[in-house]
Amino acid sequence: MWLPCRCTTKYVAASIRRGVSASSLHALRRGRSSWNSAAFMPESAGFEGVSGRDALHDYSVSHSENFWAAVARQRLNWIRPFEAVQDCDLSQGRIKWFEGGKLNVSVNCLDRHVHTCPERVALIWERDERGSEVRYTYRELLEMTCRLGNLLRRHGVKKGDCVTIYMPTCPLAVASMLACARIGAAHNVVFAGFSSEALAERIRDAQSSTVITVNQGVRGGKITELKRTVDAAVQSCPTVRQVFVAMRTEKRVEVTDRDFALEEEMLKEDVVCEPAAMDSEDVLFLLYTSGSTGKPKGLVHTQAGYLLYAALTHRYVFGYHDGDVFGCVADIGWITGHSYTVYGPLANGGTTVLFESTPVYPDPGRYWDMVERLRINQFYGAPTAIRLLIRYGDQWVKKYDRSSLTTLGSVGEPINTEAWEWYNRVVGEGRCPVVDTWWQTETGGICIAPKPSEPDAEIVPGMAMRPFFGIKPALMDTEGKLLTSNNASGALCMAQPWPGMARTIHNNHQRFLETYFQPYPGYFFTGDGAYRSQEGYYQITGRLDDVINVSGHRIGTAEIEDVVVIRSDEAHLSDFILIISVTQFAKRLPKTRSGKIMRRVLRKVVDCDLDSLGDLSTLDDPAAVQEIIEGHEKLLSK
Ligand code: 6R9
Repeated sequence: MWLPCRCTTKYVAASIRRGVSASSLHALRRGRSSWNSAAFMPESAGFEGVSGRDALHDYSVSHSENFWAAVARQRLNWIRPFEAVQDCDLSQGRIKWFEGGKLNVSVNCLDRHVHTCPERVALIWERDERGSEVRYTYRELLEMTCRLGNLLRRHGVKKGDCVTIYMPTCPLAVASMLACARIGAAHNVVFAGFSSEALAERIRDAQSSTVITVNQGVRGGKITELKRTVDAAVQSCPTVRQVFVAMRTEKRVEVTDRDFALEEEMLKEDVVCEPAAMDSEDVLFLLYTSGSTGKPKGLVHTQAGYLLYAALTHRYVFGYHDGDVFGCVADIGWITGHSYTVYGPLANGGTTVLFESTPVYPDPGRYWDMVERLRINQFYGAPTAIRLLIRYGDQWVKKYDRSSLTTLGSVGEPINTEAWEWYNRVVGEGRCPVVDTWWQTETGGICIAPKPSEPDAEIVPGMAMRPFFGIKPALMDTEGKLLTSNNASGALCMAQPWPGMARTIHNNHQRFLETYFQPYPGYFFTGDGAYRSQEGYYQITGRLDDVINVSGHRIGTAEIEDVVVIRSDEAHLSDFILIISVTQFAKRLPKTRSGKIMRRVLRKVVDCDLDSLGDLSTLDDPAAVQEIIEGHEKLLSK
């Protein structure tokens, strides 16, 4: 694996035009920020009559063009300024931001920080082997990225191509993503837990000619033969011309004519790589979402809007400040890893942790040991891991010093009240706000979260609560009518476009329109249900296709989980008698590592169609499926 080699990078992109000045950064330091001051958000000084969080949110929605133009000018470095802020029409599914503008995402994530603080740490690679973390400065990460960019260019990768990256979370994976961005190629990161069939399907759909992988993966002390999986996948991918193989372990692997040793090839390359001038709406990456049924969707994100949205949400939802260490434990194979391990933190010149291990390796104290060792300020994880850790007991948390923590984040699924309370009370010692962040691969970044808020504003457990700047949620009833009052539940839609949203589904724009824009004309449909409280706060109730209709009430999985698990002693249970009479109880559900229930598997079990359970490679624990199958057999024999 490529290790930092402390030598100087000669090149800093010439396109650096703008940056947040040292004095304004100083003013933004924690404790000094105030909603009544432009110190909170420098751009807001130019927004007439805006003071306070709610006023800023109102402005961002009612004067969306002014808001996004100011933020885009301030926070991104442009090679050429944009001419139009947006050209969007949700009724047509047309979304374009910052047209006419040219920029390079890798310059925004690297060069401008190398220019101001070359020795700042960009990445802390928390390797699977505890206590063996490796740090990479911005200078080193730029150098690695440039070598990789040159290598890809020399091997014929060009603007418009799509490179598939099948690697665990590691610095070379980040550099590969940024190298693609540097030379104008799109990347397609495939989660390194996927099977060869799932990988092959994604390579074919993306029409990649180049794959980057590692010889072996190491996670939770176990070795996975990633190169072998790639070999099996490319058998059915005629487009693949070349495979670059990095060495995560010492183990030599079988090589074919199309394979290249990544680190060896990188050594031959220059550390200066001319960045491509990209249009705002050129493709930055594809990312496939498994979806519960059907063919995976390759959601397409573009350059400027995506980067800006990831950066702004990272800065304000987590209260990230210069010098903080940001620990998002999501794998880079998911959108959370893209936006909050890589692009958001790096665009902000932050220090970001790359977590290669599992929450329970070598023991259930792993996260908190890491928090203590790396002095992590913001920790961002999934409820599924939190619930798992609760079972091992508080002592695994208390053993470590968590005084560096300031904010705790949750993502991926609804966080039930019990898990929220534990996260807040035990992990955060009651002093760190817990932000339950709702968003999707499709939205590019966080859309609803308790923060930013006024300093003393309430945070309600298990609620995502407040729409982010520029986000205007809407709820629809079963007839497709807009629900205007509070204390209402419905289908969660977005009434306005925002820069971070996906632009299309690769090779299938029709499916994009049908899935997201046609169900509620004029709105973006999220597929989730939500409740809007009396106070106007949002709570996500789960996927709408998970909804069960009981005596005319639409009840989501989050509502059921909360009632059955937490409040089984209360009267609410009477609502559920109908469900319970036909319910199979299970200790756990088949979930992916990011916490998504594999509904397809449940359906197949119910249909007794066990031969076509499909690809189970991303299952967190395959034993859960066996339990469900056995439970179902028992239910049938009753
Ligand atoms: C970021 C991510 C998106 C789906 C989304 C919703 C569920 C995510 C949630 C949440 C309740 C939250 N989801 N965050 N549900 N509360 N805070 O997970 O993207 O993998 O595309 O999944 O995850 O159902 O629609 P993705």
